[in-house]
Amino acid sequence: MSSTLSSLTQWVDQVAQHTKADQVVWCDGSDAENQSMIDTMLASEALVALNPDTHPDCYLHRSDPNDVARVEHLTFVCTKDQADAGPNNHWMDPDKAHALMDELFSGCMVGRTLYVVPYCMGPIDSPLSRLGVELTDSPYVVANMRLMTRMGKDALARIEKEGHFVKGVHSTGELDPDRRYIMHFPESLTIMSFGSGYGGNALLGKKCHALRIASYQARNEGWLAEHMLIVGIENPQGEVRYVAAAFPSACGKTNLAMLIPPEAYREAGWKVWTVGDDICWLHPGEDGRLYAINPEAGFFGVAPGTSAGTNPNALAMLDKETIFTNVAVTDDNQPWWEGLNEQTPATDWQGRAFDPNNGPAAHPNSRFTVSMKRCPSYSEEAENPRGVPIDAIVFGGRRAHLTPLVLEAKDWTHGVLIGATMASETTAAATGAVGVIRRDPMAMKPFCGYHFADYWQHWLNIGDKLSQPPKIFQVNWFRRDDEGRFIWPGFGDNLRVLEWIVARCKDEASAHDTPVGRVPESGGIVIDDLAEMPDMETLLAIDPDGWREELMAIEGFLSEYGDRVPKILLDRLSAIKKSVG
Ligand code: OXD
Ligand code: MN
Repeated sequence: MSSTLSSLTQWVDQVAQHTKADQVVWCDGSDAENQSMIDTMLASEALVALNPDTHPDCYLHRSDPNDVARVEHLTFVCTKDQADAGPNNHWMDPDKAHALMDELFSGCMVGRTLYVVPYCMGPIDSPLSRLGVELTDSPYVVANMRLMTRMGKDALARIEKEGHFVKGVHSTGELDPDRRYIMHFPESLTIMSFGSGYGGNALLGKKCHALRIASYQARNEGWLAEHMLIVGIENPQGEVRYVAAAFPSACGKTNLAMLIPPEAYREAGWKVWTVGDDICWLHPGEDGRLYAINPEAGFFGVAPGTSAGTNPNALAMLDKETIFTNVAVTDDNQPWWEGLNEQTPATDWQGRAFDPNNGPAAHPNSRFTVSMKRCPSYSEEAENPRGVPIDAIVFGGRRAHLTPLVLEAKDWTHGVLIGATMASETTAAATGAVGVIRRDPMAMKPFCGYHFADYWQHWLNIGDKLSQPPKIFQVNWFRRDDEGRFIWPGFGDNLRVLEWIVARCKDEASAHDTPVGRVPESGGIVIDDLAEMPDMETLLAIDPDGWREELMAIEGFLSEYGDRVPKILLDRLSAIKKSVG
């Protein structure tokens, strides 16, 4: 036995003894194993089979009603020095956190099976990929990890060869919200998650490993782990350019990742390819460009709002081999959610007869888990071990006013400042007041595993290594007019903005310089085939009064991160303030 395998086995034995698991099963990722996992869950009613004619091999999981979302207030980054976790994270002393988790895990798997899930984040043969092992007592987690990661025997073989991997231990416990914690120990590349079966808390490869732990690992190793989608934009000449884009939740990230071009563009030969919809690892290449891989192999997407109109690609992939969580069901046993169609469901997400007085039929955070390969716009480049070269990085947010449809940063430092201070208005999808501006740097607020100011410095350091850095842009699809209506049509028409972005990257489009960045010249964004002309003047205007206020707010925000904030960002902010006047 290799020394890695023997230390992995020792750790598994220790956890099995501590949790008093009935038995230990090492997962190989095979179809037969998956089928036995599904059969176990059908027998225990953790899964319900959906209509086999319309949705073959599709299942519904109904979670505990108090366990339906990520729990940021119970999510901790446990660094030795509290200052390293930064004001952006909840922190707990690692010894205290281990003691707390040891107590929770003690005997928690009596009568349960402990599954050993080896996985690889990223293409199995890519030097940019990283490895992990999740120990879990949840067959639902095993089945989801199989769709979301490269899981099983190939990952285990690579772990044996390389020797390093992230250690994750998970138990659903009793699903008691008072006994629920998601703990990260970046210094020992360890995750411990107790008391939740929900995706972001329990599928440890996703937010816990691929963002929180990986962002820390990336800082030490000289790369970036980001909350970004990756798309390939193919023009009629067949040339594909890649864009990575970060958006906070409820800004249409999955729709953008699977965008279908407007009719005139489709006819001309434009195509959009999906490399990833949520997480992107960016590595400087030897040629001075930035290369991206999607560490995930599947989508864990929000179902409500997905329809033939908003995201036909997503809809097309969901009629086979999909696990649905907390959606409603029609009387012929098909999955249903708000926004799908005009049908009335028979049963709501809690399995009750549908009654509109009980609220939405599908939980607003109900999800689908499906392999990326099922997506009609899936890009084979998602398996490229070198990653894809990134031409543009896009930071987006939801702002009714002020920020233009698109703005180009003047250089990398300016782009980092834009990313570090990006903001979005809260929506009805989250609890709390609606329309409040919240800063969400690089859309990483809940996911950066260390102090934000150090993270911005790391972004600047990465820029220094790139002789051909991507250009950085800010977009805002959500500007409203005086009557509160959206000015920009959005969805597939966002390709018109991406077309300008790509043209800028190739020096094939001109721009108008303003103190806060560069915007398209009039006529720079193609809109002539649109049925209704959007008010481009408003969409691209820069209002000095509004920006003066914005820059003051940005200054206040950066000051919350103290003297670790890179001086070069503060100097650039002062210079912009001066030029706005
Ligand atoms: C997600 C999230 O589930 O960002 O992707 O919350
Ligand atoms: Mn996300």
